[in-house]
Amino acid sequence: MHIIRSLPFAALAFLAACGQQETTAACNGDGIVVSNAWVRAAGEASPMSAAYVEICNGGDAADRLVAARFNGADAAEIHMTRMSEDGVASMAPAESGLALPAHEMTALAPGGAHIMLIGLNAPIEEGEEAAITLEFENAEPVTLMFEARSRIDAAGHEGH
Ligand SMILES: [Cu+2]
Repeated sequence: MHIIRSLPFAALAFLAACGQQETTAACNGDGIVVSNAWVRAAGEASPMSAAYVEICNGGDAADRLVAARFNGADAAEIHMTRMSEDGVASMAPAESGLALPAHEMTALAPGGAHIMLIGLNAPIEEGEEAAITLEFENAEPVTLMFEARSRIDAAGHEGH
């Protein structure tokens, strides 16, 4: 587990303290359906970024998001963000992946679970799209386009 104080300053941008955690909501459908995929635009000076997506597991069986792949970075890791009792945010790889309960929508969102893109090969410009592959414990892998958005997140909060 690493604490944000040990990470480059740029990493702080991914921990915007909007108080959002991964959230779940009822969801029905046919297997895994992903939506609202976006990646944080990252400039020349930023060696990393984070990607977010909403995953609906409409099936009758629980699944897990176990890995992500992105050709434009050295590594893509599934991270969880936690707030300690003294208010220090930290993030760590989700060793066993992210649980996707049956009939629930699980959101990867700023301040919560995210896909950490480490060692970007090139800047990710706003408006571009990044193809990221999601791998599941049970379901077939899904490759989808993540739209690059600026530091202003969907809720209108600016990252720090
Ligand atoms: Cu992270």
